[in-house]
Amino acid sequence: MPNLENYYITTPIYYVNDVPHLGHAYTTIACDTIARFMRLDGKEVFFLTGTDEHGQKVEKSALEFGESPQVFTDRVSQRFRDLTDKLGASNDDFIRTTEPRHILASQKIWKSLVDTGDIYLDSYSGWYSVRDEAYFAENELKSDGAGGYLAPSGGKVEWVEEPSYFFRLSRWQDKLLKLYAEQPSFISPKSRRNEVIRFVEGGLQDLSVSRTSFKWGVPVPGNNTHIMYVWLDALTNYLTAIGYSDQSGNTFQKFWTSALHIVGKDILRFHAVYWPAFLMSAGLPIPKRVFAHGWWTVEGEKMSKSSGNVVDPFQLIDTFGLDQVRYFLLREVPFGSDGDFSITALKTRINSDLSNDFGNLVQRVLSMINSNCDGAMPTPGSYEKEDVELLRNVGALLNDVRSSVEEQALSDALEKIWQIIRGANSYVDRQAPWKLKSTDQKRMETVLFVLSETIRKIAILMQPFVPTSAGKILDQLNVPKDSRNFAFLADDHSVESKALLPKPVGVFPRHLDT
Ligand code: ME8
Repeated sequence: MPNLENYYITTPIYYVNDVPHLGHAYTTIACDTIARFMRLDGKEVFFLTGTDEHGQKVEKSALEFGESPQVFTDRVSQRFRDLTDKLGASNDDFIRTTEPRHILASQKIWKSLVDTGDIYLDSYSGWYSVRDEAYFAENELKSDGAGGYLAPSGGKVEWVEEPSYFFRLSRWQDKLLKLYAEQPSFISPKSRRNEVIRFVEGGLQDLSVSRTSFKWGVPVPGNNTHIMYVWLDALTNYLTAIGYSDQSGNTFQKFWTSALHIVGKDILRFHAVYWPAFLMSAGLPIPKRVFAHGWWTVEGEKMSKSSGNVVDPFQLIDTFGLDQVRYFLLREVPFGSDGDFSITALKTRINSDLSNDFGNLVQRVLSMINSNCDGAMPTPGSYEKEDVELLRNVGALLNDVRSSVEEQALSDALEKIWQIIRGANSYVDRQAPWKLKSTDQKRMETVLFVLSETIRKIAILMQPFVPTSAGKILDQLNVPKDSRNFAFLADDHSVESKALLPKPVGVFPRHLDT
């Protein structure tokens, strides 16, 4: 048995200061799609998500709710876990940074940074934004119009003066630039990579990595008047979950160097600058790639509690269906670009892509088999040019789609699949199998066979994107559960089965306004 290729994919761990919204759902859905794709493609996958539970922002929110940080984080973290379930995410682990295994891992990496000589004690004075959990230089700030200052995100900054441990980030500037040059695919998309390079070229200051003015965090080993900076703690989750602090297994060795971190563009700097610097300092390999996706606005507006336009993913899924929401988010904008969410755009995708294009193709073909072939999978006669062409195109799809998914180009992948779906629909129109019933029964069977084979392959490929619906289509084609991975895309005849097909039921209903 050959060794399977390993694939480690992570979402950011979400802050538990607030309930989950569409943005969180988006990242998790994208990672889930990639994880499912890679598993079906024969890789051994570890897919991680979870919650980021320490820091001032979470402590403040707990206080506002009148709860202890532990009770508060238990409650809100559960809501994120519920979202993971609601999204049908196939994650292998859900990490919470308040878990003992993570405290151990964070303290372990801290000690490695100390051993390298990259941590020193000094005192910090400067501007801190609790919303971003980040420090800002004066020249990055703008006035709030009332005598105070705001971070670029709009978060209020406060002046902080306290004893602090520092990480010698300045020492890693050249090594980081070398890394970006030698591994051009480490940061994606390209435009964001250029932004990171410009930032690092601008010069790196040493980074304050501990706080003393509040308590909700991982104690600094050897000096528990300090807690670790929440980002150092948070980033380490990617190591914790695959056993960094637990030497008993080989999961860490197996997965770490294949890591793909999918993050929103808001937190790219932490992942593409601080994180590789911490790792290099700790003597650890760096992940394979960091991909920063774009930002969703809602009907042209920034999503925010104060505008009252925060999209609740639970409600959205209850109204429109999980696969419909997954498809929309993955298809509507190229992964990496910003997107605008609107109910109108969602309904258009549901009705035109899922219902008219894909649903209609499936429905037409299954109904014709049901009524014209007594529900038995037809056996083909000899192929004509158009049959061979359609089968060849659908046969080439895996390689095409794979090359998109390997680059995280998820909407491109769907567009490639849709080209075949549209091609198959026009093949149906041209062949008009319903007319062949009375004139050429064998030709009708050949056409319907070619179409069911096309649908089988498309449905297999669509499983990562719309798992439930693709499963229902494969059920209706009597494709056994153990014959649904991508190895079964190579074979043209696995559809042949003696059993009668079940009576067809529609998989992608139109969304009707009520
Ligand atoms: O930053 N559009 O957590 P967070 C698209 N705990 N994606 C969005 C989005 C939007 N409008 N809003 C949020 C943190 N996201 C840290 C991460 S990782 C070691 C620590 C998604 O709860 C996007 O993935 O603020 C973004 O990066 C993430 O949620 C931020 O989640």
